[in-house]
Amino acid sequence: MVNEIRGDLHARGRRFAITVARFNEIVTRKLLDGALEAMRSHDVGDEDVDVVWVPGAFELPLAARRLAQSGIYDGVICLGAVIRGETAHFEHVAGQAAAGIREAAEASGVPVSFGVLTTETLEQALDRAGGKHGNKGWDAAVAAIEMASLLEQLPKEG
Ligand code: INI
Repeated sequence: MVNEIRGDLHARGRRFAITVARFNEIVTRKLLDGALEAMRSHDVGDEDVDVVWVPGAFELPLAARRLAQSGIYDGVICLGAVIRGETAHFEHVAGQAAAGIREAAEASGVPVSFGVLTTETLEQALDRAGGKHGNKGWDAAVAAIEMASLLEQLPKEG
């Protein structure tokens, strides 16, 4: 019989940090609302969540890495909105945010989830921040909850 391991969504008592970019705050505030709603829906207490604002998506990795390495949190959620219509250096901001967030997770061994929208327009971003395509902030929060549970079950690093 094959042994399957998967994370669950029981998160009562766990601690999370959410780092969120101020750039495009009209979108990221909604992503944050979605992430906080997901936390509450999964029994994470408000006192067990810290929210850390950074200037833009480019700054998310540094804050995420510090938070993840602190040993205080079971997971870190990164939220941002990079909109192509508004920047010539879209690729750089989006690419560096994605790579840096992955590196923060790998360096710390703590789940760091990617809730950064990369869209062509503001409308597309709003659609994914509590609009017709759901809320990517909620999704990123649930991914962090699941990964926290999964990592607890996996062998420790040798
Ligand atoms: N930051 C974002 O979060 N989204 C964007 O769409 C964006 N644009 O358009 O440039 C953006 N730029 C700022 C960047 O994240 C840094 O804060 C800035 O370059 C200072 O390091």
